Amino acid sequence: SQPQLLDDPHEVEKSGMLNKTKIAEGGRKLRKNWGSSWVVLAGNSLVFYKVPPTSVPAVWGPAGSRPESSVDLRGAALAHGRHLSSRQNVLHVRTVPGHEFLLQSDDETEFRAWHRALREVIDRLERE
Ligand code: I3S
Repeated sequence: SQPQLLDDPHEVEKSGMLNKTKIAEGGRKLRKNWGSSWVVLAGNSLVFYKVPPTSVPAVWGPAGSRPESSVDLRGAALAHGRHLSSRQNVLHVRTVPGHEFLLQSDDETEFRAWHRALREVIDRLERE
């Protein structure tokens, strides 16, 4: 029978390239520094890698590579970031410890898919 992949907390919900900048750390405002990252949404975390995996169909980072950073989405707030940037398609994430960052894609479809996936994961974590 089919394994219950959707119930696996480490199953990757979504991954892809996004532009990202941190805007606050521990509630303290930071200067923006936009850059691109390979982003993996899985379990209760959003994990950032400098570069995408090279081997298909890997969705995590390059084999054996360490993430640049990761954030715990439990209790996080998600909103549209239109008031925080002149860029199109910006999401604003604020975590419980007061870390805030923006995620952006020029691709509207991708942006919507990320918005939906993050909303689903954050809502699911709230119910756990
Ligand atoms: O929120 P801001 O200050 O308009 O963000 C812009 C700055 O971070 C800017 O860097 P400098 O402060 O070094 O000029 C960036 O180049 C811009 O990309 C930032 O604005 P956007 O609208 O792209 O988030």
